[in-house]
Amino acid sequence: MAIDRGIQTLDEFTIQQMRNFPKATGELSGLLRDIGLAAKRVNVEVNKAGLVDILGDYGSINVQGEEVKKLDVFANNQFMGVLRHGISCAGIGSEELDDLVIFDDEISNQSKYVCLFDPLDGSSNIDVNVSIGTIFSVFRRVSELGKPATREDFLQVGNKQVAAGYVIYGSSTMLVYATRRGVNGFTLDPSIGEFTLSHPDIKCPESGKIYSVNHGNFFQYDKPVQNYIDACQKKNKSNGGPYTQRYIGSMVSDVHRNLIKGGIFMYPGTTDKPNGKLRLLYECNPFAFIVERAGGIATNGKISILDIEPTQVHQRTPFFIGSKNMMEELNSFIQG
Ligand code: AHM
Ligand code: MG
Repeated sequence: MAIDRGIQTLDEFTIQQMRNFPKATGELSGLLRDIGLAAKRVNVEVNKAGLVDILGDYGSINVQGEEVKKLDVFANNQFMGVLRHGISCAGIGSEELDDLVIFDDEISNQSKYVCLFDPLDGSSNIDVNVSIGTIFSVFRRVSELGKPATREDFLQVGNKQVAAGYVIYGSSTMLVYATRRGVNGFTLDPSIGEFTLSHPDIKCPESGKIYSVNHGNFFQYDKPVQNYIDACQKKNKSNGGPYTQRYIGSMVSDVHRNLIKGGIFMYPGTTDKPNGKLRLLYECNPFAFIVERAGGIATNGKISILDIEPTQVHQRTPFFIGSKNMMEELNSFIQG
């Protein structure tokens, strides 16, 4: 007889999932627990950002040549700290770190996984109280256990991710993660300090009415992309256009909304930046994995994001992601 157990926490859920795999060691559950813990700490700071002197610039420029915000640094240190001290992660890559960090110690060298993350995406929105997020990607190591992780462990094709997820620090705080088994969302219940299962088995609607793109760059996009954006604004479309334009400028929020409601998010290449702005390994790959597991599609305009062979930790790629039918419509413009 099925028993209604009421609230299911993130830990309970991952442990239950693990039971379906008799050979599972629990390391992935441990990794997700560590990420959840760091997210809760970051959440506390994000929520009091207006109260304490943590807002504003840290005063340095990161490897991407962008201003670093204090909360970016805090978030980076939290995620790096819990993963370093946990037992599941052999090393990390982060948007805020010039190079990979390999946790070369006895325990970490035995760990099966490596993790790449953007500790606080959309950080230019921190000062104005707009939702921001953390994005993460997990690979199983290809290097030999017992030895330090290597660059090859991180530079794997996106299809090899074993898990990926994001945390959105919004009107409520949510952690959404995907494995090959599906996508599940957990909302932080502040009264008990636990992420609890609120969005089981998320599916991205096949069609949607929202398109998200930075219109300010319109004249820098390729003609086919411009034509598609034009079409999004036209009436009498077979699929019920015109669409609604929504662009927060915080990808976690934009893609989260489109995942739940149906829609398309685009960050195309521009004449100035042919590869766009977003980073493959810790921004596009994880979202591509999540949205594809939920039934959507993610490409660079030519091939699946998850098929791109990475060569550099911080490489960028044009990014198109969303509901299946909308992505197919976009493709009909791009590929003629
Ligand atoms: P960040 O990692 O420096 O925060 O930049 C990524 C963010 C995304 O969240 C968002 O979609 C995009 O930058 C917005 O960029 P733009 O202002 O060029 O549209
Ligand atoms: Mg980012």
